[in-house]
Amino acid sequence: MLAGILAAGLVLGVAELIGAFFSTRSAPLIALGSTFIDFTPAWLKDFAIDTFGTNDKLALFVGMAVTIIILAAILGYLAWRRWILGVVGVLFMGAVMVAAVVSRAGASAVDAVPSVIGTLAGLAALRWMIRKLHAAQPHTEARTNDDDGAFSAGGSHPVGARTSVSRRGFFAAAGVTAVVAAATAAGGAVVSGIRNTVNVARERLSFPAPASPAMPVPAGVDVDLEGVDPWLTPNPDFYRIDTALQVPAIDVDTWELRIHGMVEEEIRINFQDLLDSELIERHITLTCVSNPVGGDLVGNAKWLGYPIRKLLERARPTAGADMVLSTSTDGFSASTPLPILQDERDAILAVAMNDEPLPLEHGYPVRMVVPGLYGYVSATKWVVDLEVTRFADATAYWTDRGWAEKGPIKTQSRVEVPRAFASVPAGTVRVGGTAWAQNRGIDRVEVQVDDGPWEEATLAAEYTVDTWRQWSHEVQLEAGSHRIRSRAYHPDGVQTEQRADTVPDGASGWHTVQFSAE
Ligand SMILES: Nc1nc2c(c(=O)[nH]1)N[C@H]1C(S)=C(S)[C@@H](COP(=O)(O)O)O[C@H]1N2
Ligand SMILES: [Mo]
Repeated sequence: MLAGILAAGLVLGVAELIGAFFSTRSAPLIALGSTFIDFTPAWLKDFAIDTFGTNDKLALFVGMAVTIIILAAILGYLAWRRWILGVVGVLFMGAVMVAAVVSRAGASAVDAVPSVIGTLAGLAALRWMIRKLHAAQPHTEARTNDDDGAFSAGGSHPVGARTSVSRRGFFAAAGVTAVVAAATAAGGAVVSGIRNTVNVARERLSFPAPASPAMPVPAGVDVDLEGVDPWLTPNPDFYRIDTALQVPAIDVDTWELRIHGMVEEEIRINFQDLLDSELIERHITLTCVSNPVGGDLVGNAKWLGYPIRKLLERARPTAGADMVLSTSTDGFSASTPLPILQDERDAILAVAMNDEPLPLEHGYPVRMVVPGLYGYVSATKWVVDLEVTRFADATAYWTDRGWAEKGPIKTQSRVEVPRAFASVPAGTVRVGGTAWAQNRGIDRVEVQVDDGPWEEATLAAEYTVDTWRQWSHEVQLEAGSHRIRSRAYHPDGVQTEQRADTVPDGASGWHTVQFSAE
């Protein structure tokens, strides 16, 4: 029974620790409790509130702890009698935990990972302890056990000696399990505690009205075609790319940005300094260099922040400097050409995304957003350091790993309707998608069905050259299978047909979709 209880502790400890690193949604105890609350009949809820008052949640946790301890003790006993019962029992409890976690609002299959790993760790620990127990118990009764390995040890030792040695073995195994369970649970609590504090501080943030607000968005930016991505990407749907296994949790009160290197004046600013400055608000379409042709590592948001140009004006870069190396709190770095941060395109040190503080995974509390450059050379999240330097003197995270030193975004267009391998009714069909050429602008999009002529699509309204632009077109389709492609024009030419891989400086080529009409 002790083995069962300790194994259960290990399951929860390991799952809580891994869950704290993953997200707040994957903590199994919270998920179990919340699921229990959802399934509790109204009369029991009323009873709990009447009886425990504001301690109702504490009562729930105590009740859960008692239930888990009893179930775990029974499981431990069963596992000792017949190992297979232990396996089935532990896996069943693991399945209940996974079901509770993934059924929470907003949870995805990945959120099951901590529970799965925790369950496997608990199962291994239980097996280890049960083996030690059987080794300590040379009764014929226990020999009927399935656990084949239990009696393989020994030989010439007198039974008594072996028993006491092995009993010590059990307590050692139990002790190790208990320590690991306690340590992982405590670690999980600390990590999620820090995260919660940061989340609370983030929710309390409010921003002054921008000195230069974003232009109003005309209704015409959307082509109004089901299946085409919305023009403004909601934060929860915004693609996320970074090297952070654990999303940094930064305290705004201690956040500081240092601008140094080849400058006449070194500057340090804190978060309040930023809020006290004249903020600007701009819509900018961000794109990842790893986005394949037709891919979705691209999103459009409204960013609020301080122009990096202004910051550089205060620091006064010295002659010869041609790059700014931005570094995040977790060591990622990006090299951005200095002139691009100084020109009129409004590179931003952003604090808000679509009218809310930056989400943690998108760089809270401060990140960079630079129109026209892929994220890996410009969009440093959790930024804490800007070093004005030279391309000849310093290199950035991805440049050291084979990606190009400079990363202007390549003109791209995407067919979103119809989807690949979709089946559409024959006749007149409206197709559509999105094109982007940040900092240059989209002038025209053409589509081609099968080997027919290239036809000019209807463009949705342009917002600015830094945002993507939707397009749509009506095509006539006979029954059968078809191919559709698109190509976009920027002011000085057409998107290249030349296929290129994402490495080293971004994919190119015309997006082609196969589908059928019936
Ligand atoms: N600190 C940090 N910032 C980073 C990265 C990173 O790995 N770490 N990835 C960059 C890359 S490659 C891209 S495409 C953008 C993506 O920003 P998003 O996750 O907010 O969409 O962030 C950039 N900023
Ligand atoms: Mo990226």
